[in-house]
Amino acid sequence: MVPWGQEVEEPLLSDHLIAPHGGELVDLSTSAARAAELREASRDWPSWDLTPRQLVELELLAGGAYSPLCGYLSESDYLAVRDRMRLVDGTLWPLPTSLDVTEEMAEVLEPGMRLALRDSEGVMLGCLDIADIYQPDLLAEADLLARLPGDGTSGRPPAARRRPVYLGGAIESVQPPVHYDFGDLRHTPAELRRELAKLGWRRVVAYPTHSPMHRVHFEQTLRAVKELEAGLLIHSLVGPEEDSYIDHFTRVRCHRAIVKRYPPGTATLSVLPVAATSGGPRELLLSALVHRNFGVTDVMVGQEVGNPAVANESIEAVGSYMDEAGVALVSSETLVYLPDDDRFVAGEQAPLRARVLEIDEVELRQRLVEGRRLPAWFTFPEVADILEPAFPPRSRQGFTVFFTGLSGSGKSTIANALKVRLLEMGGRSVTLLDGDLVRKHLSSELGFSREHRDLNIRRIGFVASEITKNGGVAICAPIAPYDATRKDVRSMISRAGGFVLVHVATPLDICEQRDRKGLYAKAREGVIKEFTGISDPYEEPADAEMVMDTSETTPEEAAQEVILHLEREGYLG
Ligand code: PPS
Repeated sequence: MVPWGQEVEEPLLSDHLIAPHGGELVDLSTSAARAAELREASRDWPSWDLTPRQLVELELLAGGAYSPLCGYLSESDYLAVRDRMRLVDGTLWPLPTSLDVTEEMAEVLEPGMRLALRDSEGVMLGCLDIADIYQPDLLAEADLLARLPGDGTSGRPPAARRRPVYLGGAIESVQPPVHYDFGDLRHTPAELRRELAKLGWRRVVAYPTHSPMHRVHFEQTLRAVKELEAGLLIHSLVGPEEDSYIDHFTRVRCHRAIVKRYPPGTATLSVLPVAATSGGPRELLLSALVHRNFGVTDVMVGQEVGNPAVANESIEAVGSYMDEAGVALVSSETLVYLPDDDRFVAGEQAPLRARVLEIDEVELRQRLVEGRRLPAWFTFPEVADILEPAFPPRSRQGFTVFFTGLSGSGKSTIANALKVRLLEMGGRSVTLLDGDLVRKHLSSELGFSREHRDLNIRRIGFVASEITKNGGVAICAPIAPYDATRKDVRSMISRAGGFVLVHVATPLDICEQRDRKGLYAKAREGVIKEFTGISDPYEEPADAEMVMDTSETTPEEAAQEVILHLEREGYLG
């Protein structure tokens, strides 16, 4: 790869590749000398810390993926893009590319000033020559950007720019954002074009994907390559706003493995950062233009497992713009597997009454999350070998047992008994996050208002999710009186491993009779305010996996019940 800021001596061998959108590939990187000059001068400039989405946009702008843009849109270009999907000069451009900032930031800025654009560590990646400061009508924007100009039907809006003031102006790029992962697979458009030219490709079909590729995708892409007589570019999409259950490290490793399966010289792999993926028509069009700038002539799209979430309506809607965009959208064929013939065929070509096998996205996800092996007909062994360790079986996954209940209900006693039983069984690290202990060490400054209780439970949830993610067992035993907060904790932890909510439903009068700490008496006297069950609410859970009442069971029995539940669910296999 060519480091930024150096002259490219090698001639661009990419003349026979498709021309970039607008004719010329933009490169906003500066020479080393200019970068040093800008760094020096930036000491007197205001700074903006780029959000993760803005970082991606700057990277795409700076490297030329957004050619012909040389910076953020001025207000007139913004309005033309919003209303007509064109820059003022008539060039097709589907989405506003402006820098959205807060009002506080905008107050200290004026046109003509320079703004340092920094990453989260304060490194200056570029500078903006501010030409324009304007306040967009965000409601109108959300409405207009969800569809194509003149089209009444509203689709899914692109991810909102959340800050109310937009800046426009030219950018100079001082250095590319720092990526410690997959450096050899990250390319600017010029770098990728050089690679494609070396391969001797003219026609390039891109397969942009957010998911690992399996045999069906291999077949789909191979068919597309043969039919179009094109080279295949697997564009592994990585972005800050993605909501994938498979992290990008695992996905890209899968792509790296599968690309070796293609006949020599037919396929290559690159990682492409993307700002957002709502699947709306304008985003699809932008993605086509970005691909074109990377040298791509055809883009595979579809709702198949593995393709990005592009809505079918979007594919139809953008059809009339594709000639102008210069890129063709290729719908991937729906294929099914015939086990008796050991081959994939197009769905409608499967012989009548032939046995066919399919695994859809829902089943795939379920199999992975449950740690079940993927069948050999579905995925290549090298891909399975990468995916399976990323989704260990439940018996090797971490989990959290979250007790909730009134003060004195017996949560801590059962939690302690459970901890000891799990330690006795061995093989796992076990951490007890008891209400009292947490309040001593983690939440010592907090009281018992709703706000403070929520903060306390969220802290417990965060620690438990980290423990769970790393394969450990967390046992939590706070009162956790609010349902919504418990649900948030459940969703945070479920992404990392198992979650079992146990409601210790010992009745209030029994808890009060026990009154081991004398707190109920004080609460009745009004000495302690906001006491759960007396002067503060306890919202009973309706979603608990287990309910137990310690007026009817001993702590040992209760702990044993939890152990049995964990065994049944496969966590203690
Ligand atoms: S919460 O609501 O989940 O944040 O509460 P938690 O962190 O579990 O703390 C509960 C323990 O604090 C003592 N305590 C009170 N509980 C409830 N309400 C009020 N106002 C209060 N003031 C002090 C009480 O001893 C709880 O301990 P446990 O172990 O539950 O009996």
